Amino acid sequence: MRLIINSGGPSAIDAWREQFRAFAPDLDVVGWHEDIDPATVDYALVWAPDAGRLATFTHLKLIISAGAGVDHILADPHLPRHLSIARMVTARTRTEMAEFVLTSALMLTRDIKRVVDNQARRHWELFDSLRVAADMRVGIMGLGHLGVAAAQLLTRVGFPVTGWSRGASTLEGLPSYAGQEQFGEFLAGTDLLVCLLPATDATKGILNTATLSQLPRGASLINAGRGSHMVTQDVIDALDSGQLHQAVLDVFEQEPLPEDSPLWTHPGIIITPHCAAIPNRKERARHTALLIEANERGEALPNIYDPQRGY
Ligand code: NDP
Ligand code: OXD
Repeated sequence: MRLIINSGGPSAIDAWREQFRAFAPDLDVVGWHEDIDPATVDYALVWAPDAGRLATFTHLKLIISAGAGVDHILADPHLPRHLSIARMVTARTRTEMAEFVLTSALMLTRDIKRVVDNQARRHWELFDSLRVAADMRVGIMGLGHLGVAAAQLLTRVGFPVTGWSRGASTLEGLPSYAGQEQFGEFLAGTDLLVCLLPATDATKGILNTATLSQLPRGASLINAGRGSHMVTQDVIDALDSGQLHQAVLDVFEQEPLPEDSPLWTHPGIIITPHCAAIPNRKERARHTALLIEANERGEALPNIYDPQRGY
């Protein structure tokens, strides 16, 4: 059985092989850049595959996304559409995202950006805006694996949390809103908006002026979904006008974020380099090995991309 990997670049392949030796010792693991017969590939573990390459693997059985999102795979115009795509959602992905959102929410609650900026200029300032978690109503867009994990952790810490999803959610202890009809009501009660949506046609550009202007003035934003959710200039305008107080941005339309992007130096923005939830190689190898075994046994696989829903 052969697995080809496009994740981490050519230098990562030895580390991948080492991990797979523990979880699938009989699997033949090859790197994306190795010269192999394309007809010998059974499985592909990929992040942003070169357009057209997956289509050359004529005996491919399953595409495994190296991440929870699949937009980087769907971008391939020659993608073999008859194949299933498994999303990489592991226990570790959920924990990492929940902790990223919690860390960001606490930084925003305590205005840590202002404190760090003050330190850079050796400025001692006591400011009068101390808030605690209970003062910050968090609204999470996207109540999937990651949104729910974040909601549960934030609730335990004392943040009042609500959620918004496409269909109605019935999660106990989590007041939630559904669809366009309830979007305005959801936004009106949100002091900290967290975007954990998948990238689809319907969610593209959803973080725009129309959305942000429905939040209470001075609200904050965390975007750890995708850069395509954000109309960048609208977010900057909202920050400049005071409609938004601060934003933690982990994902961007162009990554790495170009050096000349105005986002880098905006006083209201904390930038993180798309690192909210990146399970380590061990976790991803373990999960991939389980998927391959289950697929070989003919079992239904978890978290398969649904082309009808678009996520
Ligand atoms: P899921 O597929 O489990 O959940 C998606 C959620 O979004 C569901 O609640 C769904 O609603 C909701 N949703 C989808 N479309 C709409 C819409 N048009 N309007 C309202 N709600 C909508 O996804 P995950 O939680 O596993 O992952 C979410 C995303 O997080 C990934 O697609 C990826 O882009 C991003 N991500 C970012 C990472 C990072 O490091 N920054 C790491 C991992 C993922 P419903 O419940 O009704 O189906
Ligand atoms: C993912 C990501 O989709 O890292 O997993 O963004």
